[in-house]
Amino acid sequence: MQQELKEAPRRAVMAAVQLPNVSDTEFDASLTELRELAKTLGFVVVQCFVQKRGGFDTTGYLGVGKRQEIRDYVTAAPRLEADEGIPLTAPESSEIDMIFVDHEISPSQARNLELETGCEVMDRTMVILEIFHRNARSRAAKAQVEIARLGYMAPRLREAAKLAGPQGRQRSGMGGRGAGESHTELDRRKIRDRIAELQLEIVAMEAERKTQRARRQGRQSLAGVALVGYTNAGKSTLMRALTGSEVLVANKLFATLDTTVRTLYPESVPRVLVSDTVGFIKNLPHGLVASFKSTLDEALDASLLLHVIDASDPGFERQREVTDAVLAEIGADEVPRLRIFNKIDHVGDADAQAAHTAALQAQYPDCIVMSARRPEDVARLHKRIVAFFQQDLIEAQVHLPWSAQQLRKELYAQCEVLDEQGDETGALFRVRGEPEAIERLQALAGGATAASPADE
Ligand SMILES: Nc1nc2c(ncn2[C@@H]2O[C@H](COP(=O)(O)OP(=O)(O)O)[C@@H](O)[C@H]2O)c(=O)[nH]1
Ligand SMILES: [Mg+2]
Repeated sequence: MQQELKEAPRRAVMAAVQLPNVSDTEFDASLTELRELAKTLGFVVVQCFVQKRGGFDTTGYLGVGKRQEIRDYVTAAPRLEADEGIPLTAPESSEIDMIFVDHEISPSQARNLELETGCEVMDRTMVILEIFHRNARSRAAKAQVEIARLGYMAPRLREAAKLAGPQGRQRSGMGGRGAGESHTELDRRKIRDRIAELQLEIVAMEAERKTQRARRQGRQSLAGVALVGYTNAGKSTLMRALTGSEVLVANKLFATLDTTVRTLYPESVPRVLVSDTVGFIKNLPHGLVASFKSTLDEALDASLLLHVIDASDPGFERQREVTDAVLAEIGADEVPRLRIFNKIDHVGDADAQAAHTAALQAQYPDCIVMSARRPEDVARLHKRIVAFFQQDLIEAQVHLPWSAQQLRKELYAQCEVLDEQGDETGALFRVRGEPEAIERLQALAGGATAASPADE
């Protein structure tokens, strides 16, 4: 997300073969998803090339004619000198430097497509691997993604070595078939050994992670909300709407946190952190299931899950089921959850929307039916989130001696101050906040008196 804000998107095209057993709806959904995945990697897809075929072309995935069409399109786009100093502020004037292919293709198909079009090629699996790679936080998740990457690379390295020869062209690739990776060193056996090693590490880390989580839950100092759900459900849009301006990114406290974590805005007491997770993917290659689940780990650390569902997607019921099942598998079914049926504005006319809303509310009594595009709906969701975190708040008194005034800022950040009165020893605050936060402040204030008697 932050990447989207920092850099102008790179331009790309998509290419897809529609096989006979794939319906138009399925095909379109897959392309929409690939477009969103590409966006996550910082690309804007400007053109889509599709072809109905009985099977993939063995040489270049698409037929010769279609490849020629892509080449013509790509070469017609103006070329810019690759000058790193100049930001591409006007994406429409820049060249197209990537082709996203909506299937997993062989290394020779990818290579031929690259040679014929002059564009780098990323297939669906590589795109997803790259996203997982960027999203993996825990060591276990990183190891899981590495296993998937090695599995993807293994057959490709041999093929690439054959194709490239000694002075073969180096790819500037972002994914598995990375540049500079020595084909000869990483032979099949080494990859197999490495995978076995990683699997052992994962088993060991699982146990460690459980204890860490238990410890963290004991502290529970940050109120965290995690957005989960399928790609394209509107998670990032909601994240932006709920956290407001990008200015907050620069906020010092959170600069150390992950880039996908922002504070809820307008700010609340307690301060709520919102994080975006890697989305569920409709066409997830089966080899990537384990790494996906691992990458979703951070959902476990949230106090509240916002499960975002695209209410306008005909397959939304099935998606809700899959999400619920996977969350249960990773142990996140114990985290309180708020179901959000989003994109209600995208469901037919006003009558259809009202009927759909009523049906959803009957079926899921606590759900929110909304549109991320309506500020009043976002405000309603904001209120629900704040209410969730405020249900456990207590009122208490905190006495800050004059020697402990450095705690004042923290007190204001963590509690709602209802009243403040000064006397000769310090200031007495009446506050509302989380019991743990208040206890901690009271302890700190008390400790400060004991350790350093008044300066004056
Ligand atoms: N009509 C409509 N479109 C939405 C809504 N929320 C998100 N979108 C669009 O849906 C697409 C996917 O949204 P995004 O936030 O990237 O989904 P994510 O993959 O879950 O992060 C984008 O084109 C959004 O503009 C909504 O409430 N209504
Ligand atoms: Mg997103």
